[in-house]
Amino acid sequence: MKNAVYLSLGSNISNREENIVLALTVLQSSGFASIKKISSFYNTSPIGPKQRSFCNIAIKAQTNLNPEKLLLFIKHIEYILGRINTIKWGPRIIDIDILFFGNQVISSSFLTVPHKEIQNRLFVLVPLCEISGNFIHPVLKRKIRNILCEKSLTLKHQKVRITQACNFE
Ligand code: PH2
Ligand code: MG
Ligand code: MG
Repeated sequence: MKNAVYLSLGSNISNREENIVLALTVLQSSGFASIKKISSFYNTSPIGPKQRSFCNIAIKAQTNLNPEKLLLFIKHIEYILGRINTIKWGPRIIDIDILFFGNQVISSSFLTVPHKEIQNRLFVLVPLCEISGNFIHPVLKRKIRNILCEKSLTLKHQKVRITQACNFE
């Protein structure tokens, strides 16, 4: 599997941790991706409309799919887990976002990589820093850990708490 990809997973409906574990199981058993690193599970305050807090993680995987095919496969996983598209930034049973696809920079109507909001979201930066703090953002040209350090003060209203019970490799 030749391409390294970083994904963010989140859930804030029903059993949040179980939904994330199920998504990882489908991803790993598909044969399309091989998971290399999984962050701790975090309880995070919701960005967007008032809603329940999220459970978020970040993972690193290797894949043979190209970015467009990976996105279609991710949409398929979201669909089989029962995701229904509701309001923007609203509650969701599972959300899987492509953060980085190697060092590629992609800007199409279908897909934007790196994900545009990485530097504005502690629920992405904190788990990502845990698994790959030295990864260099291909557009900002800065390490994830340095982006997190720089942003942690301005974003400190975003609560991100590790949930020890779900902390596994
Ligand atoms: N996802 C959103 C909107 N807001 N807030 C948190 N804390 N975590 C998320 O994953 C999240 C969010 C839309 O994808
Ligand atoms: Mg999202
Ligand atoms: Mg999404």
